[in-house]
Amino acid sequence: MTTATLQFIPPVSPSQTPSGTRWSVDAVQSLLDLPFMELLWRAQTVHRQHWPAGDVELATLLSVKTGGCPENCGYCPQAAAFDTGVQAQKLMDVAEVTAAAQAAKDAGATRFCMGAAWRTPKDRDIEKMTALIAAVKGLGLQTCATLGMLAPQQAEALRDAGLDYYNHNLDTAPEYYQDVVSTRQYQDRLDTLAHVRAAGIKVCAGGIIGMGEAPVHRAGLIAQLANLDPYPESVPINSLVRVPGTPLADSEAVDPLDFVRVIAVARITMPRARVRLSAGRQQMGEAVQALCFLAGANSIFYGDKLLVTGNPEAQDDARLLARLGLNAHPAASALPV
Ligand code: SAM
Ligand code: DTB
Ligand code: SF4
Repeated sequence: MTTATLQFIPPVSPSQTPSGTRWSVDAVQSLLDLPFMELLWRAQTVHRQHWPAGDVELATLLSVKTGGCPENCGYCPQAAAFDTGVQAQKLMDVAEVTAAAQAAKDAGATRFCMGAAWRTPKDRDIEKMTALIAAVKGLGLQTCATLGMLAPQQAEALRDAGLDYYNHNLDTAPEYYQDVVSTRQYQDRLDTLAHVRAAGIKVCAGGIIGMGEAPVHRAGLIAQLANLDPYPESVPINSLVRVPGTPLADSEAVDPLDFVRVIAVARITMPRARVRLSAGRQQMGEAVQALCFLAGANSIFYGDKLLVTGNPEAQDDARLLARLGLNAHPAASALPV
């Protein structure tokens, strides 16, 4: 009889430097390259050390100012330069946004994220945003906004209005960034994140998988995020939604198991972050989403729309979470499965 030889797979750890914990791109790549089951086991182990079992955050998105954006992010249906059929809409008013936030709260969301297709807001835009933020905060929801690049005093004004989180994604590794967008630099993104952090707002930063990036770029993105000091409180991992008319519309579909790997590595390298299984769930299938939760995702975008593209129906999500024994909203467990 032959006995299988069990291979010992050594742990992968960040290095400790005088300035803190640092993940090299190589170390992150070693995690991404682990045998799939080993990676999932490690990620779930880290997850359970830091988070209660079954806890999934529900965050609802609303595009408060849509389309007509002067940037040329190759993935984005809201860039004015691309013919995607998105109708530009000016900034929504307080009553409309409050009604949408109340509906999100009633459906079980705890965080409400307002997105605007700006390169950078003007000061008068910030003034209007402060009214929206105060109104949403007044409903007892956590507030998040994603408005483009911010100057330090703009971040401070948003903080004073009650903004809890600011979303600003690094999207990919610095080495691949210029292949995706040429109207701004990677450093611009890092600068805005620093201004947000300095203002005392919690940071939501992540990226997109499936833009034609090489595996090393995925490792580079995660290393950038994990080496922010401190790392973001929220890390949205998006699977590219391939929108006709955008330059990335014909990108090759991501191998779903490779997407799960990225979630797992985000969990291992940023144990206390809310890792959000973000855009792309409509195209993903429930079994892959279940693997993402096993890999340590503990947040989703919840509601039938992302910014301009679709997302699973809230009722379907509630049922999926209930079938997986994930708590989320108490109403979920009352739904028939
Ligand atoms: N204009 C602001 C900015 O760029 O920071 C805020 C809105 S922008 C739409 C927010 C994020 O959505 C982007 O940074 C990107 O990561 C993500 N995103 C945009 N289009 C996407 C797509 N087609 N698929 C996946 N994620 C996308
Ligand atoms: C994030 O990381 N993903 C969200 C949110 N932050 C703003 C946006 C996803 C957008 C998907 C395509 C669309 O609907 O515009
Ligand atoms: Fe504009 Fe943001 Fe879209 Fe880029 S991702 S084109 S900055 S709305």
